[in-house]
Amino acid sequence: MHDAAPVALTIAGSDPSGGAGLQADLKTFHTLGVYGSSVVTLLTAQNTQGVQDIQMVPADFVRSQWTSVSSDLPLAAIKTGALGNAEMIETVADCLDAASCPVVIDPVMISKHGHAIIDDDAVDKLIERLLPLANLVTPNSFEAERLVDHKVRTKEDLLKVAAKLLALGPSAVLVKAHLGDQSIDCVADSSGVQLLRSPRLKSNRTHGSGCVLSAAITAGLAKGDDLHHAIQTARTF
Ligand code: PXL
Repeated sequence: MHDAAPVALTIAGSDPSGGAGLQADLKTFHTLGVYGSSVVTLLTAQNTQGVQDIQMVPADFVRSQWTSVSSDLPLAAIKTGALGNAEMIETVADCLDAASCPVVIDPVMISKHGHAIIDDDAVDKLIERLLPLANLVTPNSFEAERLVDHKVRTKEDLLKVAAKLLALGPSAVLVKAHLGDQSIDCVADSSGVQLLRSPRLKSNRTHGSGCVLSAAITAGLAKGDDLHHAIQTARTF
């Protein structure tokens, strides 16, 4: 199939329940007509109740997977998801230094213990190594707050956080926030800042929605869409 469809790669963790992680990414790529490939960074044991256990894949083996895939498939866009710790972030950054296609960094903050946080070393490494090579970084407001150490309570905070993130080196940022009863995404790049508003969806079934959004953007980039078009299409999806 990869002779015909553009090829996207996700470098991410496994969610065996299929709602998030590389499984959500691959389903999204497939639905949007892009051939999906994956490099696995960590394995979770999880279900709709939460994350019960996590195993890191050895960094050397992540490097082996990258070499196998990138030396063979014509990668048109790459995204990263859960990376777990500083060593994994360093390994993935070493791989992506050689990439020649658009890279979307979803700075998922899930730790090796399954907590919804990663340690300070991992955050520092993300800032130092991954953000500068990103064409787009897609944090939710909690991840953005952690990356730039500034709370998101108002629209002004959101604009400030997006500007601070952009100053860390990515070509563009998409910060996903909930303010009151609205979902507001802030998109910023060198051409300016845009606020994209939509009514907040009243659903508990949002597990994996961040993965799906960043995967859909990656699929658009793999098809050759420009970034703003890829973001619009992905938000609708
Ligand atoms: O949705 C963030 C996410 C990404 N990747 C993996 C996850 C989660 C959230 O639980 O488990 C593997």
